[in-house]
Amino acid sequence: MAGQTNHALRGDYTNIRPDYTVDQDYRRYTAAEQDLWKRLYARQSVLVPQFACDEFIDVLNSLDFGLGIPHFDAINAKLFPATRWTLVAVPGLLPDDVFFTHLANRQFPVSVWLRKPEEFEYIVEPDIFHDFFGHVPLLFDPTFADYLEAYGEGGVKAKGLNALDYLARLYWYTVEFGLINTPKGLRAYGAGILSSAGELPYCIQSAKPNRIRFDLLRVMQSNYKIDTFQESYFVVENFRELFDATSPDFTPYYQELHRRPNLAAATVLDTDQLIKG
Ligand code: HBI
Ligand code: FE
Repeated sequence: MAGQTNHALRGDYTNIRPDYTVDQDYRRYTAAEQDLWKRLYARQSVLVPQFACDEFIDVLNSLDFGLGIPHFDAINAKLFPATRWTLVAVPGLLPDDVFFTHLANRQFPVSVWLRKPEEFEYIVEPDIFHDFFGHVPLLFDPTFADYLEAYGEGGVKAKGLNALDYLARLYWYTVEFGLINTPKGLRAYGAGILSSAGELPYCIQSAKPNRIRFDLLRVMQSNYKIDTFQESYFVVENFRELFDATSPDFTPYYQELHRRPNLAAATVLDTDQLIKG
């Protein structure tokens, strides 16, 4: 999950290590939380075959963590050999630079706490279900895994160039809410969509949102909403496109972006290539 939150954060940040990591402390999870996890997983996995990209579906089926809250160590034993990524336990949202540094080191921060039953439908901050169900499967995809590391390295540089807002938008419209074109039609690869029961069908089926062909600068010009379904989605042809777009040095992009207007999330430009669902 991205999005800046200024209100008090949910997690317990009292005993974090210097890199903001904590122990998962598996015994903390109650039977009620294990049951809530199973219900969240069961509901979401019913939607996945119809709306998620194949890369996500294939890994989700191979991991099969629907029986209870996953042990990060057990997943890392499979993840590290696959793409050299490691899940690290964190109390919740991290400062951008800390977050980017973890990604640049192929470490994905996963919040340790689970939402309350009354938050079954929606939650603002990333809880373990969002982070795990939404983000972890694609860490097993080599191209996407490389994109995410490159993104982290770009983020560390962006902080120095006062360009974090642009990178936050790139993260939002790809890692969190990205769509991908497939021979079977549009599919979701963004974690914010894949972990949402309402937005997963909406992003593919609704006539309301704009679906715009991915263009790096266009994405980084676009504001986003953190507490409603997206008004625009950006569509890539494949993950290689993401990796290639983020390989060059972004400094000239930031200079160009400072000359361009920031766009409201619902904006459609006449230069936009709209994708029909
Ligand atoms: N921290 N734990 C965590 N998870 C995120 O997804 C996250 C974050 N901090 C910042 C952030 N995402 C976004 O602002 C990125 O765009 C940087
Ligand atoms: Fe996320």
